[in-house]
Amino acid sequence: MSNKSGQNGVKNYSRKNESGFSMIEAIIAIFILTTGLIGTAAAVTYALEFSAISRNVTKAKLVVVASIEEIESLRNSRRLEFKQFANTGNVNNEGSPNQFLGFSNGFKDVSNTPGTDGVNGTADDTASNPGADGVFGTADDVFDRGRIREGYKRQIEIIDLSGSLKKVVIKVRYMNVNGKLGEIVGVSYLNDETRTTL
Ligand SMILES: [Ca+2]
Repeated sequence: MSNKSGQNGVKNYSRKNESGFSMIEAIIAIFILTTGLIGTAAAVTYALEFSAISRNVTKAKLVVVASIEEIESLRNSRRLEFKQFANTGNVNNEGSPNQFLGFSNGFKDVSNTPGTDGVNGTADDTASNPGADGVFGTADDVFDRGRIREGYKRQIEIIDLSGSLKKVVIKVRYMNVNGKLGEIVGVSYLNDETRTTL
């Protein structure tokens, strides 16, 4: 720091002055450093949040793709007949050896197990017990939270386009770290020809 006179007589004043400047400088430096650190913290938080969001998107996409593949596989293996692919209330079980209750309507929990019917996305997935009435999908079902993939809701919609073509719309909703709801939609078309894979 420079002082005006540099004489002995004003040295004390000068020192006092210098120390005053140093304090201000220190405060400014701390302020700049603090501001800088807050900026860094914000950037790190954003990066972590962004990476969590992209991870959630990837997981939700996997649920969509797995759901579409499972439906194709149910058709290819003839586990379900083409006419049986429908939502609950619209299933045509006429003459079929396996009675199918249909894919649940609306957004439902995504479960880790397909339940007793062997099909994911139906009323018995998350219920470990059908309750007193012995029927899954009714009010007295006993639910098992351990079977649920937390943080996701899925809707399987089967739309009959013609006698031989159905549109499959899978929507998966997931909760982001920022508390916002995200949604991934996958659309597939199902015909009544089983595809054989080698
Ligand atoms: Ca099921």
